[in-house]
Amino acid sequence: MDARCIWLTGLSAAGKSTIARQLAELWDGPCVVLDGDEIRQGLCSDLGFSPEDRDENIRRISEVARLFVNSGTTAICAFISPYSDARQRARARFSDGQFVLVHVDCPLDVCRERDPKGLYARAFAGELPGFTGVDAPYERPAADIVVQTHETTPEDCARLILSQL
Ligand code: ADX
Repeated sequence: MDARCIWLTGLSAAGKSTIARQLAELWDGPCVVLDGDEIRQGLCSDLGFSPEDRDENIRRISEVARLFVNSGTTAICAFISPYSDARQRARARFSDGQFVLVHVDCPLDVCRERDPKGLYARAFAGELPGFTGVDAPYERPAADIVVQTHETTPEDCARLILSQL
């Protein structure tokens, strides 16, 4: 299959990173995973979570993804990417069909229950202002593909995505 940018958007703890890794294992060809927590330790360590900084985060990542895709490597990107405009600008960097937006959908209550990093607890306690889904917006996308992670295992989500490409 031709190189693509497979862009996973969704709330923190929705399962984006796990599905991204599953996708990479199943992908037949060269691919790379770009993941929010990792990228924010390096390339985007100067950025916070204001709307402007999130937009800059997405801009840099989509530029990097474009370089990978143009050289024949599929880029699987796992970022909350809460704003429609920024996602749209990311899509515009690719040719038609090259960018696939996947909504990794999961109810906020379930994400809050999972809370693998304890961030929702802190956010609901008011200790982490501007947390997505709590007191910062998540603009639900009109995505190319939707997976429901509270009903489907990560591996099945990954297989579902691959079957719809
Ligand atoms: S994005 O909004 O710019 O796309 P990104 O995916 O890179 O976000 O990073 C999200 C990760 O940063 C979360 O999984 C969480 O671990 C951490 N994080 C820290 N502060 C926040 C916050 N205010 N809102 C959302 N995530 C946060």
